[in-house]
Amino acid sequence: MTKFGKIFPTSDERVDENTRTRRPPSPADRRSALGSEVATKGLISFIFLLGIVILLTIVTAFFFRDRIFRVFYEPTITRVQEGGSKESITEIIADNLQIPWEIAFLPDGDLLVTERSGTLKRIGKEGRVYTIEGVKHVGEGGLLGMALHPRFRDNRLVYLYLTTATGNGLKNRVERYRLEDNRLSEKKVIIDNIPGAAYHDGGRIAFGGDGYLYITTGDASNAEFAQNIDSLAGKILRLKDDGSVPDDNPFTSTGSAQAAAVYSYGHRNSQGLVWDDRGRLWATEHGRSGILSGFDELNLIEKGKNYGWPIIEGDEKKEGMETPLAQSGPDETWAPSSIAFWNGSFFFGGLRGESLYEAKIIGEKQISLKVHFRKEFGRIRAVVLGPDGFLYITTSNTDGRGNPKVNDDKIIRLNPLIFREP
Ligand SMILES: [Ca+2]
Repeated sequence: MTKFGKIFPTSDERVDENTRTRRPPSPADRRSALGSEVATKGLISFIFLLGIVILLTIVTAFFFRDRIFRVFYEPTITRVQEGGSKESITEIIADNLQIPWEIAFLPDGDLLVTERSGTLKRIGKEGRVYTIEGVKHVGEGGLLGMALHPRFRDNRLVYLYLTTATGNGLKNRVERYRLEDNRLSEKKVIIDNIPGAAYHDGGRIAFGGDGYLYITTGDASNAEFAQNIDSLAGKILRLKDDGSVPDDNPFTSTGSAQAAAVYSYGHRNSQGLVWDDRGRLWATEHGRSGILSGFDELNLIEKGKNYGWPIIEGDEKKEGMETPLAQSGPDETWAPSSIAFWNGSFFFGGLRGESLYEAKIIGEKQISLKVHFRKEFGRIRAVVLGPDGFLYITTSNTDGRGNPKVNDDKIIRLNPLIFREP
């Protein structure tokens, strides 16, 4: 038989047709014909209805795609196990702090912690409280980030990021001090006139492997600043340890002193910086706020690149702009702050998300997300890998947006082995 055999009946089929007995239709035949007509109409209605149901399902799925996506993508959740092992998993290192923002480990084992109201506390053998002059604590501004010089053992230099009130309104700046004999001295301004506001002051500072100081700044509630290379707001800045500009910063040839300090731009409010085990820089970033929240980001930061705020959000793409490698979607809010890297994963604190998030890199640019300690400690600000290999986190429940627990705020030490895959 050719492949057309089914279209043109075979001789056997024609014989069957011709030899079929013909007789007048009986009442039973008519009932049967009527029945089959009703059945056919019923079938057509059924197919029609089925079509409508399928169409409605597709339309509904499209509009609720983020919610449906989350059902399948619901991150795994780790909680502290109740019982005998709890003490070794989490340990409170300090409590009764007021909005701690950053912690740093001194070579002698003592701990430094900034409090947003303007105090720098030394915890450990040499307890001490330093009041930082000129700090203006308003809204999200105040004494924020801190970094020790990479050669702190030799030069004892501490860097602080703080908000100040000037004749020109709120401004942020980075100052440097020498911490010696339990005294702060030799104050030097590293960079100033970073636009400030009650909201979106950035504030994380960290030294990279290149020896340069990286500084996150917020858009100071003025979204257009983020795309303006000549504004220090909504950027990640990069400076030498004395405040001068590295020759290979991406916008040094523009002739603008502000642009020369810029490393990346188009940021809304980044509060977290860390380098992974391949030396790549990553930053967390707060997405839109207000009634519409969400679209919080984790970005791989590269020199001179534009991270899109306020032009693109979430997974949106645009020529010349970077889409985050992970983002929270429109309905979930992390409000991510500080970030640490341990064993192939990023750990970042969620303020509104009240969780410790773990983002694991899978392959080149894929991320899987886990949520740890959801609502157990409240709002989490700083996440730092200590010299002892433990993760240290700070709560931020006294910042006016949380529900303080007994003796908040705290510094809590976590044994990272609990995050290992079983
Ligand atoms: Ca972005």
